[in-house]
Amino acid sequence: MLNSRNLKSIWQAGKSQIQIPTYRSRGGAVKEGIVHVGVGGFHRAHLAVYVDQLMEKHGVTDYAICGVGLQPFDVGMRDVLREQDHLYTVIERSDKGSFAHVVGCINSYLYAPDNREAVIAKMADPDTRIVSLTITESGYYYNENTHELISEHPDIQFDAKPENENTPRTTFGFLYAALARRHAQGLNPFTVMSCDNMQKNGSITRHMLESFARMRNPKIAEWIAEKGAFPNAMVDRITPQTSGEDKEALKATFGIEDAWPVVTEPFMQWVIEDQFSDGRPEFEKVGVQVVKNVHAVEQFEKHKLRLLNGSHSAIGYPGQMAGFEYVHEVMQNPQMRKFVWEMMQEEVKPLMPEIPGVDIDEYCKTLMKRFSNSTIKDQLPRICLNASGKIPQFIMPSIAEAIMASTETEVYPFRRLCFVAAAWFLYVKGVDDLGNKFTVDDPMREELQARAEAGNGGPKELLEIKSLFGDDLRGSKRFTDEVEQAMKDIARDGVLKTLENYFPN
Ligand code: CS2
Repeated sequence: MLNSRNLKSIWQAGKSQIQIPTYRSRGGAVKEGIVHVGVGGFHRAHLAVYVDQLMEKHGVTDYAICGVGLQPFDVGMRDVLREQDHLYTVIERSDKGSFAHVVGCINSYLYAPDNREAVIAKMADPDTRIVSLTITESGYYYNENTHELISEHPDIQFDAKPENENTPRTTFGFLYAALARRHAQGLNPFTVMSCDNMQKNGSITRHMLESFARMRNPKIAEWIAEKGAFPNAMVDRITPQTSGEDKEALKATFGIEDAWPVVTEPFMQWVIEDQFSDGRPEFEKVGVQVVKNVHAVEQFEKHKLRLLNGSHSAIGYPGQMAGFEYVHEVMQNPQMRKFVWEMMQEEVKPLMPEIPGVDIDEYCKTLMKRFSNSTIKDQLPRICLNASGKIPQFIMPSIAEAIMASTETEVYPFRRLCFVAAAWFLYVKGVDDLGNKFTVDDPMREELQARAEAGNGGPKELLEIKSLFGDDLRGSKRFTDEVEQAMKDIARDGVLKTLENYFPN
């Protein structure tokens, strides 16, 4: 089993194909400057890899990571990390081969259900400079329609009661409790750094936390508003779920026995706004694009969410309905490949801002290559997971903007985007075009399924979910007609046949 004692022998056996964290054996004090909530595959392949490189190549010692798990399912991560001295392997795969990289910058791990107080105390500790988050879209309790905190949610209601301050459930409850302590101690607030896939992730985090804090204590809310920092960021690295096969391959190829490695692609990108309230490491030394201008970050975010994640949705829901298993398999189907490319080129690209130095066609071509990487075996169920948090971010805004931008003489197309929405609305029932059942994993599953049932094959009931869809969409006949028609056609003919009819060669 991977641990501190056998690191060196692992490296000796693997020679140039393995990188290990030599900083683990350098001695000297290491401070945990980052507390990260939501240690899943993406965090371990992204932020943790950047921090690992800072520690390995640039001698950084005060920004090691303390991982935090808030959810019952995080217990598995706690156990594996504990067993392996918090070491794990990142396996990078492409057609050029595979490379193993043991990461050692996660220094400790706190599982909140074991001890909530320990998590609050850790965030409040003066050594903690940054609390970073990968809590998925649904962890923000963000209403897409009103752009406000879903304050009536039972979890938020629970955390807002003063008697629950030291036993919170939500990320905001923990952040608030820790910040209130820092305020009392005269410390700076830590930076809250969202690494989730949301447009304006930093601004949303700020607004949600300030709203929550106002429910508790307006004085603390004001202090956060004045002194807090919430950088916006675009984060990118495709990270499939780890399979048993991946573990076997790691053992066979590199001799590393790791109970939970991470598989990923070589590509990685992070563009972050330079807004920190209590210091930061020099991220730019390891290739992070740290930018002064928030507008610039928003443009990068927009490209990435609408082109990469939007295309992933276009691959995911239609792909799963058509019976595919992996992203690269969908990309091998000429019809689906053409659909994805044309959605990017004809429907999403015309709405994209120009970013100096970025060639958008090159960006799209690189995406097509990344989606076609068959060595990482990215699973469609992963892409389809938690769709109610994704489609409103990745697909609907492109449609809403196309509606807004269209005039009588210039009509922006969105037929393919509607096709994706229609495929999702059928997907929520959990039965594919061939009649096979699959699991729908979504925090809103019950409501979605009930509405899909009541909707009788049409989108009306689903589109009534006000926290997901704006009035601009509900009010557009062009949009509702298009989705309704696509739902009927897909239900009758299946995804592939409908694509052939809609977009012939
Ligand atoms: C995917 C993302 O879950 C999804 O919908 O599109 O996880 C995607 O792989 C990452 O954002 C890539 O950076």
